[in-house]
Amino acid sequence: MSDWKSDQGWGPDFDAAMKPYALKGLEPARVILVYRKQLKVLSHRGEHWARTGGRMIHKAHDQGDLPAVGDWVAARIPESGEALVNAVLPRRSAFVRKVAGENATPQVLGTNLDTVLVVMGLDRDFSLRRLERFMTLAWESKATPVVVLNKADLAQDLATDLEVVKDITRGAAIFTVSALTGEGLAPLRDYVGPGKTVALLGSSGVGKSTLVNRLVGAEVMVTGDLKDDGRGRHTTTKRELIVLPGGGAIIDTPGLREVQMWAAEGGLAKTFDDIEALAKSCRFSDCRHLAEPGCAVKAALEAGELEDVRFDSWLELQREIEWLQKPGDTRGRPESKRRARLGHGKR
Ligand SMILES: Nc1nc2c(ncn2[C@@H]2O[C@H](COP(=O)(O)OP(=O)(O)OP(=O)(O)O)[C@@H](O)[C@H]2O)c(=O)[nH]1
Ligand SMILES: [Mg+2]
Ligand SMILES: [Zn+2]
Repeated sequence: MSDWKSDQGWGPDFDAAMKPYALKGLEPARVILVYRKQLKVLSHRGEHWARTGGRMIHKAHDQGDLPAVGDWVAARIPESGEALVNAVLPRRSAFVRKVAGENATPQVLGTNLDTVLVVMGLDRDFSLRRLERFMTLAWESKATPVVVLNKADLAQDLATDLEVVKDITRGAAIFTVSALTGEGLAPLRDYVGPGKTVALLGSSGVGKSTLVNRLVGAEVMVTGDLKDDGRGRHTTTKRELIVLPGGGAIIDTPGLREVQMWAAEGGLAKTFDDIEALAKSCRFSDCRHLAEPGCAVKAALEAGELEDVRFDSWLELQREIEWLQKPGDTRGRPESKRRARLGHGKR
C-alpha cells in the first residue's frame, strides 16, 4: 500500500508529536470534514465519522484548539461506529479569522496548508480592501498565499485590475484565470499534488468550487449561482478536504461574507510592508501618523505616494487586531460601524 500519510503531507514532526498517543493505542488520522459538531477523518482504513472527545472540549481554551479541517489528530477508531478524537497534533500552518459578531472567537478555516489560494472575482466581487484582509490572514497562516483572480472572461479591464492587485499584494504570486473556460489554470496545478495541501478562500460565488473541480478533473463539488437578492446563497456549506486520487489534498471552504482579523500582526506587517517601512522613518518611534512633526507616512500621503484608502485600511485592521488583545471587559464594540463608513467591499 502506498503511504497515504506522506501523500497527505505527514512528516517527522507529526511522527514525533504522535508518539505518546500511539503508545496508548491511538491512531493518526486527518480531519477531512467539519460540519457543526460532526467530523469526518481519514485513517489508513479509510473514512470515519468522528467526534471530539469530552476531555479535549473541556481543556480547549477556545474554538481554535478544536479539530479543524486539515488537522492531524490522534484518534481512537473502533471497527465500527464513530471515532473519537483525543488530540490535535501541532499545526504547521492555520488560516484563522475572527467569527462574525461581537465575540472574540477564532474560527480555523484550514490547517497544515502549504498554499492558500486567495480567490477573488474579476466581476463585481473585486475589492482591494477585502483582498488586503485575506492576504493579512493568509501571510499570518504560515502557508504561502497565492492570489487567484477568477472570472477573467468577465473582466472589464484586466490589465488595470492586475496592476492594482500587484500594488497591494507585496510579492505574492498572482494568476488570472477563468475556471469557466479553463484559461490560465495550468500554473495552478503546481500547487497541487502528493504531499501538498492547498486551500481555497474567498467570498461566496467567486468560483472556488468550480476551480476545485477543474483542478481535480472531476465534479467533486457542487457549484451554483448567487441569488441577486443581495443576501447571497452559499453553495458550499461545509469546510471539506478532498483527497486527490493522484495524491495531495484540496480544501474547499464556504464563501466568507466578512473577514475580520484574528491575531495577525506579522501578517499585517507583511501585507502593509510599504507603510511599515515609511513608519520606521517617522521622527518619533511612537508616531501615530496624525499630526506629529516629521511623520513620513503623512508626507507620503500628501505627496500622493500612499493612497488614503490603503492607509485607512491599515489603521482599521490594526485596530481590529488591537481590540482582540484587550481584556474582554474593556473591549467595547468592535469596529463594525467604522467599517461601514469606509465603504467596506468597495474598490
Ligand atoms: N463567468 C464565469 N463564471 C464562473 C467562473 N468560475 C465560476 N463561475 C460561476 O460562478 C458561480 C459560482 O461558482 P462556485 O464555484 O459555486 O463559487 P464558490 O466560490 O464555490 O461559492 P460558495 O460555495 O458559495 O462559496 C457558478 O455559477 C459558476 O459557474 C468563471 O471563471 N467565469
Ligand atoms: Mg463553493
Ligand atoms: Zn508617522
